[in-house]
Amino acid sequence: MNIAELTAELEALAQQAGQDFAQSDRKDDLIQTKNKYLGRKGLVKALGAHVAKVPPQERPLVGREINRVKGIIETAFEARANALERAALDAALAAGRADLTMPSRGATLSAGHPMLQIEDELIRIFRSMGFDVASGPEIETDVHNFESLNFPHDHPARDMQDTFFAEEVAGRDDLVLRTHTSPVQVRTMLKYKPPVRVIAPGVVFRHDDDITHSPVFRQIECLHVDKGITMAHLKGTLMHFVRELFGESTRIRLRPSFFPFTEPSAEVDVTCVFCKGDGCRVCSHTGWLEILGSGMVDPNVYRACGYDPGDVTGYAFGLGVERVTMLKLGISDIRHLYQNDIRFLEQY
Ligand code: FA5
Repeated sequence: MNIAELTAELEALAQQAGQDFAQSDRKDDLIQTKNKYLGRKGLVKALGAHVAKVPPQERPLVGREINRVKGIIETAFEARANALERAALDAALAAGRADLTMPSRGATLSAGHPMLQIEDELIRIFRSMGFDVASGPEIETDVHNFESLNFPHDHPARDMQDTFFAEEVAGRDDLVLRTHTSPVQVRTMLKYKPPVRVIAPGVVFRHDDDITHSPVFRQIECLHVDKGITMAHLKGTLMHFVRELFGESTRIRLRPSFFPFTEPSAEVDVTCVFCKGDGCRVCSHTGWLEILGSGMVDPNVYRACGYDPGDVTGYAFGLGVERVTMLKLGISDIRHLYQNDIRFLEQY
């Protein structure tokens, strides 16, 4: 093959490659086509084998010609690849997956989750009253969650709290996901001699799920034990707390109730924050809303914790943080607090 024939062959290859590229509609086909011409076993390489057969003085010329054709094929490949990419983008835009003409959402400033903002406020109020903050594990022993809190074994009172039992964890079968923050009372009294004055914020778990109940929710426990503590201290603490939180005109009402770990026990209601006590749909026209459970610590709890019930008295209460947040911010469905919908969060 002489140099003229070689050049003509190369030119023909470049043309053929251009046509092949035009027929490749997918990126991988396109790459295969490129390899067919420019690959290690490609057609241009095969033609290059003829260089050895042309006279030595003409070889540089042939070499340049081969490189020129390689360049043409390379450029044709790039052009077709770009065209395919653009077509894919156009199709995606036409399908509405991305509308680049839409105005940007702009930058959003981050802020604490509304429920955690309220929890911080609750902790601030109790701290200002002299309470320390205590904590305990979320996976609890049956002894701390029930037994020491005067729930006798197999007593139906355990049914009040729909428990998630953690059967057989690390060879132990006495573990539960704590159903309330009250076990932190037990842990605190086991660890410290009286007097104690603590709050314990934390996550708790119950088999419970509707628009006002969640299987995972937050409580704040409060425990105050000392010599001579009476229900008047409980009432005074609660009144100060609700006035700080809901405003000076807020009143409280204690209704007799039952908890195994307090005697006497009381549910605590506040004047409805929506109708200010006049009666509305939210408070079922009673003018009152329940916010927490409370009572005087039962002597059996002291005994289980090594305190002498003849020596000290105290009160305890436990409030639901979601419940308080919903009342404070006027939220009707507990699930809004977990869905992290930015339109909801931005309102607070
Ligand atoms: C208790 O859990 C007691 N440990 C409170 C207590 C502590 C009483 C100390 C006496 C002394 P109760 O089951 O009522 O009580 O729950 C307390 C609060 O948690 C309720 O008032 C409610 O606001 C909230 N709560 C209960 N279950 C749920 C739930 N599934 N989702 C969201 N909040 C809940």
